[in-house]
Amino acid sequence: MPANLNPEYKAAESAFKKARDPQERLDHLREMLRVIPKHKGTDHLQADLKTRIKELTAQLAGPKKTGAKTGPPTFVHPEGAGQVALLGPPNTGKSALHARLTGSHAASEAYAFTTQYPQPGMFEHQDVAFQLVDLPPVSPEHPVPWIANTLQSADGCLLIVDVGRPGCVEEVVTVREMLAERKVVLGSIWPGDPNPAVEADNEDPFTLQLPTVLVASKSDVVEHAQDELTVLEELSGLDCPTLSVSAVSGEGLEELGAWLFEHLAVVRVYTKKPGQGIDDGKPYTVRRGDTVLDVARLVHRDIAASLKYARLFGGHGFEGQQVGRDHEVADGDILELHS
Ligand SMILES: Nc1nc2c(ncn2[C@@H]2O[C@H](COP(=O)(O)OP(=O)(O)O)[C@@H](O)[C@H]2O)c(=O)[nH]1
Ligand SMILES: [Mg+2]
Repeated sequence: MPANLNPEYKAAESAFKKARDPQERLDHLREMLRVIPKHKGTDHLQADLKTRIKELTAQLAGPKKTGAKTGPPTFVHPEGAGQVALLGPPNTGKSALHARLTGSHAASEAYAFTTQYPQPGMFEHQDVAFQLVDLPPVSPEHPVPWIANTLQSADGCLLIVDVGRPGCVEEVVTVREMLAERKVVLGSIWPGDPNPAVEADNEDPFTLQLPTVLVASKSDVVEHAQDELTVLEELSGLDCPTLSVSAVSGEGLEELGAWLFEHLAVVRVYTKKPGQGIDDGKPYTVRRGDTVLDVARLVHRDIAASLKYARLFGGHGFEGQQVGRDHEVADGDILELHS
């Protein structure tokens, strides 16, 4: 990172780092390019910004109408309690898992490269749902240029491996390297960890630290998956939490839901109107540390803007007491919003 970047640039960069929506990210990139001091020391960064703007613009415009490159869009708008990407080498059972968990009809085949575009689907756990995004394999035989941009909106990923496959370690190392080339780093820290590390301020704005859980698939046929995972981690240099599942027998799937709920730090908040019971439908979901105001924003922009106070029910020592907009909510809280 060259020195002498002005405060305007730093502000634009910090806004870019926070943004997850592709259009917002593009707007911030354009702003970074607009305000960057134009001198020799920033030549590389200017060129990098221009390339990124070009790529993101093309990806946002969608697949070309004419020519060979047609297909569905490559961005997935986040929904539910968290967006989780399914990554891994070919044929490890990503699509089979997606189909089983979301009821999607994600094509799962015995041959590689069946999945070509992102396929979202909802995985229900208790009264919330996680958005699982099935993806093409990460493989040198079939590099996918848009994958890094697509992953920007994910809260985390399942790195799905078939430890019964010869060559599994090499494939995982390749996945990791190919993603790293596109500045996606498979990280081990999740928002729900006891002491989540605070992001350093000088971190490269273009690098995505993607929380990762290593998932051994096909546990109905693969033996000693946990031992194999330990070996895999040692050999590949990955250091992530691990799980094992089967899309065929259903083994480990309930645990996967509970694991995501915990590690994405999901907090469910229910709403009610004065004198009435809890509103119908799913709870609003925020993250641990979020406040009454964060919930109000999900309910309606106008309610958030004019929010005066809330009444809080549902245990944790609250039975209708008045709380302010900055009060931290807890899982299971019931809120009456007063604006
Ligand atoms: N025994 C068993 N086979 C599976 C399981 N999941 C996937 N498969 C098989 O593994 C192959 C690849 O699956 P697929 O979901 O297409 O893998 P993807 O390329 O990672 O999406 C297919 O032949 C599936 O039937 C599982 O949990 N158990
Ligand atoms: Mg697939």
